[in-house]
Amino acid sequence: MRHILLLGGTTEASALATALATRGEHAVLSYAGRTDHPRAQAIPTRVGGFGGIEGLAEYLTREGVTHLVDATHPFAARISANAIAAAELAGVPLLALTRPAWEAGPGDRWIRVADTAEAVVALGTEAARVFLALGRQTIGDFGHATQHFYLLRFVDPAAPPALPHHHLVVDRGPFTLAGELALLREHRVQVVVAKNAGGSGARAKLDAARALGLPVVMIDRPAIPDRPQASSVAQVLDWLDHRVVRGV
Ligand code: 3Y8
Ligand code: NAP
Repeated sequence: MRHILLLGGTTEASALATALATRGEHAVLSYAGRTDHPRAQAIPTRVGGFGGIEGLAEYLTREGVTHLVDATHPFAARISANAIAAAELAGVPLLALTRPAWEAGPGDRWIRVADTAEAVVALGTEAARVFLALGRQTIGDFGHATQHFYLLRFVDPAAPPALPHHHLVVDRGPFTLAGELALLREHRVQVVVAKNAGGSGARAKLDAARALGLPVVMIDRPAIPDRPQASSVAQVLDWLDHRVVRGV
């Protein structure tokens, strides 16, 4: 009897969890515990860190996990690196479920940067009205660029960040084009800062920026060591059934 641990926190992880439940698989979805009310899932969930590589390897062995699927967000680089090392230590097969990066299309005005430090530089010194669509964890990196007005969006209410000119919206995706257009217009946004998350859940702000002719400072994904990858739920199910996963 196989037992799957699914590292979640993305739209794709939720879709895979539903597919696993439909098949009656013995599976658990794992959250880090970053949000107050994570989305309910069709399979049992666990919440909280494992305690680094060793903690995750011990969990895999103790719980008798037979397959590890990493369906975390492309910017969750640490858990993904830990999953590679822990799977090796525990002798458990690992497969990542990833989504393609977004690519600039006609009409997009992207300024690609490597990280948030470069994003701050890309914003320039002249005060601007910035939609900082990065969530909460990296807000501190913008603390030296207080000349800008920041429109912020968090999943949960939080203490106001130390940015003198900001407006905080509490909302979770997936977001819509109409909603993003209204938000950008209401706050007279001049530039959007985004992570290249890929997927559909956060894509609408890019389409809205293009429609309004706004520049987007696009942060490229952090590097993650090589591991077997699937790009669809169907490929993960194939892998579980020992069929060769196409494209890996
Ligand atoms: C806790 C689980 C699902 C998954 C939904 C996706 C889509 C909506 C878009 C913007 C960008 C951002 C942020 C975002 C999106 C999906 C997906 C995605 C971006 C939840 C979730 C957890 C988190 C953690 C949270 C981070 C934050 C990042 C907000 C649940 C809702 C900005 C990433 O307050 C905090 O500490 C929040 C932290 C990591 C990035 C950051 O650095 O602040 N996600 N997001 C997961 C856990 O505990 O393990 O609460 O249900 C999941 C989703 N967030 O099943 O429907 O698939 O990408 N999440 C980014 O992409 O830039 C919002 O506002 O435009
Ligand atoms: P991270 O920086 O890669 O991981 C930091 C630590 O958080 C890990 O070492 C691990 O702690 C714990 N952790 C992370 N994901 C976990 C999971 N799914 N289950 C159990 N523990 C987990 O992670 P992050 O970027 O903060 O992302 C945290 C979660 O939010 C992930 O589930 C991710 O999919 C989701 N998410 C992140 C983003 C983003 O922009 N980063 C966007 C959308 C969703 P231990 O070392 O103690 O095991």
